[in-house]
Amino acid sequence: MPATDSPQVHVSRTEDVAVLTLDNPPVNALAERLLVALDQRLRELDTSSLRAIVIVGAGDTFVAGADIERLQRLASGHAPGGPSLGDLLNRIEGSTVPVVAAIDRHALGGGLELAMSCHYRVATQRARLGLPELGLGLIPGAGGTQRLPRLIGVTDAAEMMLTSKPVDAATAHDRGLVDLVVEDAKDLQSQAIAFARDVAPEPPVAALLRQDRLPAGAELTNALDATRSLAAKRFRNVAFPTLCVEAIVAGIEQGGAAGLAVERSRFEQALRDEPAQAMIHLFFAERAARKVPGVTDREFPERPRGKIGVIGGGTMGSGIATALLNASLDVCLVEVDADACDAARNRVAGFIQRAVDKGRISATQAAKRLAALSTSADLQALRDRDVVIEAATEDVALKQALFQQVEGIASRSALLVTNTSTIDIAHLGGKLESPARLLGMHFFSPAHIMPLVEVIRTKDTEPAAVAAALDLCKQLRKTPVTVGNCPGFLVNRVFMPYGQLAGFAIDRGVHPYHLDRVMYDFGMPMGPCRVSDLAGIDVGVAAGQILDSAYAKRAYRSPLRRLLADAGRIGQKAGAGHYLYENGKAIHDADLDAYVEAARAQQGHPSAEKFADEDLVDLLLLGVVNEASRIVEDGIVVRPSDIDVAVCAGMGFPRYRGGPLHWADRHGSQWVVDRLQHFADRFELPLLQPTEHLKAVASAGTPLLAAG
Ligand code: 3H9
Repeated sequence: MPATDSPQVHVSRTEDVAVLTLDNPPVNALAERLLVALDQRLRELDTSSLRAIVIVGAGDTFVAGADIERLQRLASGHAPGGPSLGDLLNRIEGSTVPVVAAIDRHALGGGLELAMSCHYRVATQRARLGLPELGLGLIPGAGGTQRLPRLIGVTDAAEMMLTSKPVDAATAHDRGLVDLVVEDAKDLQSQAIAFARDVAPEPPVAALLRQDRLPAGAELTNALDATRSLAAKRFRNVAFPTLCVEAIVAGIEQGGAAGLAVERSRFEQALRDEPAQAMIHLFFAERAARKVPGVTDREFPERPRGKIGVIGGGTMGSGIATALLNASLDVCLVEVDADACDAARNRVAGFIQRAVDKGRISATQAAKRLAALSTSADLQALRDRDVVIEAATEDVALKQALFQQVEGIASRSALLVTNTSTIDIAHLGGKLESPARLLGMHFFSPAHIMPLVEVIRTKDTEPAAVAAALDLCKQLRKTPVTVGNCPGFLVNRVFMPYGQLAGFAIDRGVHPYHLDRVMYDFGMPMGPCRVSDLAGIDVGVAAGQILDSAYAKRAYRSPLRRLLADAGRIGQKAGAGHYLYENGKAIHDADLDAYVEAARAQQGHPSAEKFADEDLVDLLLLGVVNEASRIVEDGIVVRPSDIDVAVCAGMGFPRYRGGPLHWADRHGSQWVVDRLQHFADRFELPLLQPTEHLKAVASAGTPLLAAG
């Protein structure tokens, strides 16, 4: 029978098996039109002449989930159109003819829910199956909380939902989620059809009706306890994980049909809540950040990047080398002498071993990664490198000299990269013959773990070099944000007022531990004093000096950190900073008060101000928002949402708050200006004077995220 086409679901027949191909590039998201078409095609099928139905995705992916743009529209009150996904999936599950999902690459969210409503699942080896809805502040809303526990058991299902991590086809097969794994992706459809024929005589079994994998009694109690404690460990301040657990529990206690109704109501609640809006904003902002006009919309000749050189094997250099090795790249690390080379190798080996200890990689994988690392005390070893990343001490003359030497050693096409966090990159390239291939890739510590890389271009950097750096970030699975060259670049610059205002609040009477508690409760991974201890107070003081002099007119510097550093209390690495440290744990220290008092005395004992907790949050974050508006005004970022992406990925700003600009927009741009003005008048700090850019945005009534 010839194939009949529809706009988005193609129907073909191979003898008595109908194949429905979902076609909505690039990832077959379940957009309204796709659902309408699928619904229609299913109704049109003459099932009396069919032995089975196979559902497959066009291209090389099954379905990456519900259409997130559609969900965003629904959240902002748009009336739903087309059939409900849940109802459609119930109908598929109720089919009297067995339905087989043929899965390549991604079966995520609504995509896996679709696959689970089918009676069988055939997947390619490279397929990934998961329910990542919690990563968007949502819960599975089309049966995922009901069918997954029934297919693979409560504990594994809850873990997949709460961690948002997909599993590969082999794991899915072991757990009972996939019935057959196909080695070669090009055989997927034919093998799914053959499988459909083989199983067709058996009556289809609906996942929703299965009971055999659901625990009972003490086993159920243990599974639910473990689920709740995993939810508590991974999340705070948000309701959606609890909503997810409630839906799972309702299904177990009241049956699948009742569970679906509870899931539906909890999904709608999560969709309306702030975290979903914040996290969906970030989903699209992260994808937008990968697009750099004039760079990613152009084609450049392929640039080799398999062999990377790293100069400097301290914490940053070793972390960067580890990130590169983790991406299967060949790394040559250069240090000053043989001892420093050994120390760097040990550091890298330690990072890799930690991944083995945590069960993330096998000992064999670890050995393979380490084998791809060579070290040398001679810069000549960088001769064959495609990319050279400099991670030496923050010393302008040293870095300039290194780049001049490397330029004479490495090939003329090698990309030259600095990991400086503070130094003007144009200045570093000033003595180079070809500054066009120099740029910054500012990794955040620990570099093998933190996702953010600021890709910094000077006015000399050629677009092809930026494109190559972005490709490298993709290979490293990092989140890149492309920024212009300025002191502090993006994250350190927008967070400069945060640290300064923390010092100001302490000088004015707020206890450091109280301040840390307030910002932790807001959702930061740790408060500003604890962060300062972790990064090293000495490092902060040095970097602060550079930023203070670059932005001298608006800098506020509390004496506290210098007093602590002078006393050797330079942070966690020294066992003492704002806190004392025992076995990596921060402990309150009554001696801190003497330093705080001394700092206040140096500031002339400013009168003790009363700060409500809410004022403290607003004060610190509005300082960030004000600086962010300067960054937008100066054209340092491609678009305002890049700031939210960078701050969430680089500073651990809570994703469920969407980043500082999303947070500010929830209040409104006029509120931002009024509140800043209020603080500026109250404290007479230039740092808090709202920028002209902010005022213009507020008077135009535009959200900050929409103002270019
Ligand atoms: C859900 O399913 C709820 C249900 O339980 C209940 C409903 C009632 N929708 O990431 P990429 C776009 S919630 C719309 O660059 P990759 C993306 O924006 C959903 N668009 O590719 C980008 O557009 P552009 C649960 C989507 O290869 C383009 O596709 N599912 C969607 O690096 C390419 O994407 C998820 O959370 C979507 N669902 O990664 C999975 N997905 O080119 C979300 C992608 O204009 N998706 N786009 O920038 C992903 O994680 C990744 O896209 C994936 C591919 C891993 C699939």
